[in-house]
Amino acid sequence: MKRIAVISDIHGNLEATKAVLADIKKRGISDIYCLGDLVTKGSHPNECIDLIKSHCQVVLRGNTDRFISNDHDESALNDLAKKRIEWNRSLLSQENLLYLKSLPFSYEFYMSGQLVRLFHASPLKDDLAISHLDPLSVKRKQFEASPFTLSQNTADIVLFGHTHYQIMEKLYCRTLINVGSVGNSLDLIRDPAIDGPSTEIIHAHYLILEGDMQSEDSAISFQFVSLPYNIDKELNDVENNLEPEEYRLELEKGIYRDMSRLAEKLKH
Ligand SMILES: [Mn+2]
Repeated sequence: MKRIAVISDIHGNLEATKAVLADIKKRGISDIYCLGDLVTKGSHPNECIDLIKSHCQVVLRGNTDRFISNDHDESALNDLAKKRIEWNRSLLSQENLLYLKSLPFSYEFYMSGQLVRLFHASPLKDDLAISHLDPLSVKRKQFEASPFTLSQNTADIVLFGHTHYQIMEKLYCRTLINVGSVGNSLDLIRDPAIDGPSTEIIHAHYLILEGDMQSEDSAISFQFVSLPYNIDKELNDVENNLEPEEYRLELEKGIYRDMSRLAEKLKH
């Protein structure tokens, strides 16, 4: 049997990245695949990229990796968005900017006879948010191939990230999994009257996939991991962050800076 740790949405959070890599190592797992968004938000993107480069066999490009590493027309962006791009770029070495630019969109392989496909958000767009609130007609598209997938086969298992919270759904006799976020976990569905402990939201999250790469006639399983890490240490130099208070709230309470805007968008 082979075990693969699937991580996503690092977002420059070095302590969360170190904790997750240590947890994976402790379990004796050496295969690590990353679904992108290595940068933006946290103050330590270069250090995170270096760790991801040296530990992961597969690294995909997320929307923020593309946004930061590509030249594009910024004239339509507001001042804050421009500042965010400028600040995040200023933290990165030229080598790492080129590295982000070079990352692939998608990856796939067979495990226990099932086609497992990986991408950051959706088969067509790296910034299309899919939530458990979406209708089945939207979710089923996650299994479809696109010009950006490695094969044109329909996937049996899809692993993605982007929205920063873990979900697993069985639909159409297939499996749809959001692996969650290592460095910037959140849950958009919040109600103080029934919310569970906030520690769950602010943990580092990832997934372990276990199956057989050779035999079609074998078991496959999925394990969600929710892991505490040293948030205080990560926030030691929070004054250097472009938006220190917003970042502190995200890490300490899981309250996302663009929460209301995103919650609205996910209700479509
Ligand atoms: Mn992200």
